[in-house]
Amino acid sequence: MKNFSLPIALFLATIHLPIWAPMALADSVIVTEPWIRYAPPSVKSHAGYFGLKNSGQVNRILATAKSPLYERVEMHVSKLENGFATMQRVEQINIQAGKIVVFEPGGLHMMLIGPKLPQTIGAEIPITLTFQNGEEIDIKAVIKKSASNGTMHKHHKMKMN
Ligand SMILES: [Cu+2]
Repeated sequence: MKNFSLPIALFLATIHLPIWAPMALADSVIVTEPWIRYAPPSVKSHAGYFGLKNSGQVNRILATAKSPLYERVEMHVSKLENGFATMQRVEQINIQAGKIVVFEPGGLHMMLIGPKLPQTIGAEIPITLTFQNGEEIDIKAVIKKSASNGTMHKHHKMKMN
């Protein structure tokens, strides 16, 4: 049995490396609970949410986002104007040192535009966040019907677009 333990340990280390390597690059910004709201197939823009925690000493600026499964990804903010829900594009998001910025229903969100595949509940969608300093963080956002009840407390039934 002794002979078997070493090869198995090496095999596990090998397959885990590619998964954890992007997390090491996450450095001082931590992405929490990324998810994408499930929408009917006729809807061609999907809203994505997460928390960004800057545990570092310097401000960080989220500049762009992309996903291989969407034509493009924008950052938007929802607001109420004259009683109507509207949204505006946001060019960049400043995450001050020590602060948390939450993307959540009714506020900031990722707008994932032009899906290349139909949505499947439970699927994990790769998204790359690029910061102004050139750093990239790869995340996987799970497709769900609504936020989990943890820290994401707003449950507005707001229709995007
Ligand atoms: Cu939007």
